[in-house]
Amino acid sequence: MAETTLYDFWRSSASYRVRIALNLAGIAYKAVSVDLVEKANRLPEHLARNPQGLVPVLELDRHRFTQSLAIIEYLNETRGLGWLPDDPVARAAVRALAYSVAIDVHPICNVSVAAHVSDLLGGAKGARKAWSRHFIGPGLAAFEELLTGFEQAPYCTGGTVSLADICLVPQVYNAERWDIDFEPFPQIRAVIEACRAHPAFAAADPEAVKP
Ligand SMILES: N[C@@H](CCC(=O)N[C@@H](CS)C(=O)NCC(=O)O)C(=O)O
Repeated sequence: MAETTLYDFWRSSASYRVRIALNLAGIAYKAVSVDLVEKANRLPEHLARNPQGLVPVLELDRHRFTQSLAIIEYLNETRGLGWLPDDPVARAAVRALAYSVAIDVHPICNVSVAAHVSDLLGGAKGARKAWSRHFIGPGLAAFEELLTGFEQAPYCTGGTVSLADICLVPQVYNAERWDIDFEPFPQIRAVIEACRAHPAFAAADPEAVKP
């Protein structure tokens, strides 16, 4: 397990977070695609890596890691990357921003969740999109409101990238897929423009890594 390997899927938001983090940390890695559309994540080979059957899985420092937020915090702690403030109150505020999308919005719009909803509705046309839009729009509206507590100069919480940016960018990519209107979210739009101009974010973009 000497080589740094990321088991991911190009369109997966949680994988996208870890790609951004690895790029920001300057860690070169080998990407191995686990095709979620083909359900490769449910094969024994992947379940042996992660019994949850989810991506990403990262092999780094002779360890195997799952859970994107745990991975990002591990990188932050071991490489001193400054993605969270030292002050506990400020740190809680940045985590609250990040978790509002990564923990409260993303999981309920996951492939298997949205597909199950669609199945329960007898495969109703547009069910997956309607379900996702129902949660993502209000989630981003709350994020926009939370951002008013910070100065976007140019990132979510100031002049340097934080955990909040690493979680926001993939959520926005996903929201665009479901045609969410960003007109009411000027602060989010400004942050996204700044992040997308950053080489570490640009290289992690699903459009840049898709097979
Ligand atoms: N909490 C996990 C979530 C991982 C996750 O939901 N991954 C999705 C892709 S973004 C996945 O593997 N989905 C497969 C499925 O739903 O079957 C993390 O942050 O790593």
